[in-house]
Amino acid sequence: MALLIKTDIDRGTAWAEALATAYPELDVHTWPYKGDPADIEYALVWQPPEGELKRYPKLKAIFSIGAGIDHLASDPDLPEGVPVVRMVEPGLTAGMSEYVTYAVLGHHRFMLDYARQRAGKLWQEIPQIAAGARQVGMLGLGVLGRDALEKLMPFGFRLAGWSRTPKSITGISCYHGEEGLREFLAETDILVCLLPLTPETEGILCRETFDQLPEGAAVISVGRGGHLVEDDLLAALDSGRLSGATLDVFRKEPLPKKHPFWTHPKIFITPHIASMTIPESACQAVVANIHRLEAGEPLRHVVDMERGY
Ligand code: NDP
Ligand code: OXD
Repeated sequence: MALLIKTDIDRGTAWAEALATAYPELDVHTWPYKGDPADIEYALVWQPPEGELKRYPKLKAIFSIGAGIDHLASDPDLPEGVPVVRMVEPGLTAGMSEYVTYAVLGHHRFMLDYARQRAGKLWQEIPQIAAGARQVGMLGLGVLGRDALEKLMPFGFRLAGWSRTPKSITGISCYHGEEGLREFLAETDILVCLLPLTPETEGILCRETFDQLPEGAAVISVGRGGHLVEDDLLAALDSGRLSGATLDVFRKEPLPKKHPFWTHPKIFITPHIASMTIPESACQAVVANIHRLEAGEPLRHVVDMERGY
């Protein structure tokens, strides 16, 4: 049984080694595969070239190396009828919760302001605000959004989340749908986006959304760059409507050198590293799913390609 790995950064070897340990019988190849395409039954991929996956006529499943599958959904030649499985693994979840916690606390404790003050050698205290006086609102109450909110619980923030379908989670005020969004935004001081990128969520971080947040709210964008209307963010920061933003994902990655985000004093930037799939823990999820399929059991975390996540 053969599996082909295509990663974007040089982690093919780490994956191959992890898979060889977890499933020694699996014949693992790193992309590009020079043999007969009909050998390949499983693909484990991040941003494969368009049309690439159609070359393998015996594919049984496509595993996304990331939680997001927009890099596959955008392929007009994605083979039909082959299940796409998104990545759900403890390393990826833990990494995202660390990042979101750091970013939320950074905005809560005015770290962008203090970075500006440090640049001007300015010693000036900003009055502290109690965590309980702020609401952290999460767009997306899936695997990652929910875990991040749960990790924030001990700090005492008011926590809220917004999803497509109704939810009930202890300690989190849950909202859904368009109606719910208005109510959710009106009380949210620190807004985090952990939605998948779909036609419904594209551009959701826009002027209309920012205008519904309390004056001086902060935005943390960690889902996908396509969620953010970049000019609307710049206008909201420059007018003072928003106090700051932490951005990990961008419409164009790497972020072009001349992009105004790089030098904006109210923006903190990271290069799409909020969380990374860790081969050693993630290969367990992939291997368990291959065993399931081979035993005739249903795969876990199969994407509904119609819904887009
Ligand atoms: P899930 O599929 O588990 O959760 C998605 C959540 O979004 C669900 O709660 C879903 O609602 C909600 N949602 C989807 N569409 C809508 C909509 N139209 N309106 C309201 N809510 C909606 O995804 P994950 O939590 O695993 O991952 C989320 C995203 O995080 C990924 O798709 C990826 O883009 C991004 N990501 C970014 C990383 C980074 O390093 N920057 C790393 C990993 C992931 P419902 O529950 O009702 O279905
Ligand atoms: C993901 C990502 O989707 O890293 O997992 O962006």
